[in-house]
Amino acid sequence: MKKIRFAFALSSLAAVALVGCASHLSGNRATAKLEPTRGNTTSGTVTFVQTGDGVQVSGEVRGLKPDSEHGFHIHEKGDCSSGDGMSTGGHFNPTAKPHGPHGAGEHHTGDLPSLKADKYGVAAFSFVSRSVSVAGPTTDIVGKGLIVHRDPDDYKTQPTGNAGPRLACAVITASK
Ligand SMILES: [Cu+2]
Ligand SMILES: [Zn+2]
Repeated sequence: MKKIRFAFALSSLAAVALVGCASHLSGNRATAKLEPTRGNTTSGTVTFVQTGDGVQVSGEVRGLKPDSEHGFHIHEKGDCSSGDGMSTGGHFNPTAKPHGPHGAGEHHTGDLPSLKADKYGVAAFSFVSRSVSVAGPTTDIVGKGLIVHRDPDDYKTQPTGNAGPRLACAVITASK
């Protein structure tokens, strides 16, 4: 009798874990250290922290033009080796959606809010993304690329947002 009850308890635990969505991932963290691409001076650090409610994305990017706006995306490959950021491929899009604005309507998993630089050319930011996960299924950003573009994202042009060349590149890595 005891054994049966134990098995039942285990199976209901498994069901809770399946239904419990991202909550079992809570506390997972990743970081990205943005390095300038060839001929550029943009750099920065970004951290990703999984919560039950989404991923808190925060960081600071320096070396931008004063008072400028820049497309900011997670790209499909964690590979900055080409020197111009192109080796990261296109936007991370595991759910096969069109490019669009973060947090509204259809968009790539990797479409993030654009960076807004202040008069010193620094963009500091903190937002929650419900599109990505840190080590979750399908939308895991660990091992993907992170790109800062020269131009603003128009959130319309497919599949890039027409954000121009890539100023800085990083590989997103798991952290403690
Ligand atoms: Cu991009
Ligand atoms: Zn996109």
